[in-house]
Amino acid sequence: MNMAQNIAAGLDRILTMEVVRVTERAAVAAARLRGRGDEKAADQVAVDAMRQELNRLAIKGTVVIGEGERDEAPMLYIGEEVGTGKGPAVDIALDPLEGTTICAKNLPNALAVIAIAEKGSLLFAPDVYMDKIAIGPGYAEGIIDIDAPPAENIANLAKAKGVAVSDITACILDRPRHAKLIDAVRATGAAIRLIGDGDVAGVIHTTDPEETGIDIYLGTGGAPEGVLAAAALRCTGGQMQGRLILDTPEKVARAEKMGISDPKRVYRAQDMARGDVLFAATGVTDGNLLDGVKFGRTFITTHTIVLRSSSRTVREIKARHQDLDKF
Ligand code: VTB
Repeated sequence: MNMAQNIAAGLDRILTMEVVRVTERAAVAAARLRGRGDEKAADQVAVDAMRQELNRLAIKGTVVIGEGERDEAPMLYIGEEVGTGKGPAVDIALDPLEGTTICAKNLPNALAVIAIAEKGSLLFAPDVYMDKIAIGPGYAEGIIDIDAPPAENIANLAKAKGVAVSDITACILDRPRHAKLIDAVRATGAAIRLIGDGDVAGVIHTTDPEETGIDIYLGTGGAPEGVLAAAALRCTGGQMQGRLILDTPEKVARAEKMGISDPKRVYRAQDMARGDVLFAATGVTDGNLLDGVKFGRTFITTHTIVLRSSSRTVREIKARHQDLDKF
């Protein structure tokens, strides 16, 4: 395949390697502020660092999931053009620091995250809640259903996995709004891992239950985080369903403006992230899948996962950075 055909077939594959630097740099910047109790500062340095590196990429990129609307976010706002402008036109979903609170408290699973997709192939999600359910790869389509009771989903998953319900672990955000959901899952006998933040990681963890101990993700979290998680699942396999929670006329109107005509629509991973998608995440704090940034006396190490949907390649990149001036 020559270069032109390669690009026509999807995203330029060189990007797969290039994108690593973008999340690495954001993660290192945020990691310097781990455990300082200052979420805003950690987020700000991650945003600055990610933007700087993103603007070196040979792409004509548009941020579609970013730090917020133009008037509320000076950098990496929705609609911002990023990259050198010389290269393929792509849409970008990003979260320079997913889990600002986790980072501020130095708890597990804070990530720097980005997804790059063919132009027009990511869902423009308003910053509202999304109800989510996700499981990893290797299961028949349809064994989970966002409208079914949690007990039914968990029983179906246990049956398909060939284990008892009590051997299943669900990941749920620790929020008062999830009290009923938590009770319903506990009543089945399944275990729950309650997380403080970071549901992008929570969803991704379902894709490798042996490593993470998570079989299923349930509950409501941010819609932008839902699109990022969907992009990752498109690359690893697995199933996800999400529904925007548009519970006021104002939210319905906001969604409509972004092109969403059916407020009750259930989106699968492949509806939220279509076409060829690249996904990269670098660990900021130590986590179940990725190590956090480590600062040595003469070098910094980072741990990144890079995924691509068209080839389903999963790359783990452990980097030792010796030129510390670049950070
Ligand atoms: C989740 C989580 C994020 O927001 O999406 C959550 O993944 C949802 O919002 O890390 P609430 O905090 O209001 O429940 C975060 O916690 C922060 O963006």
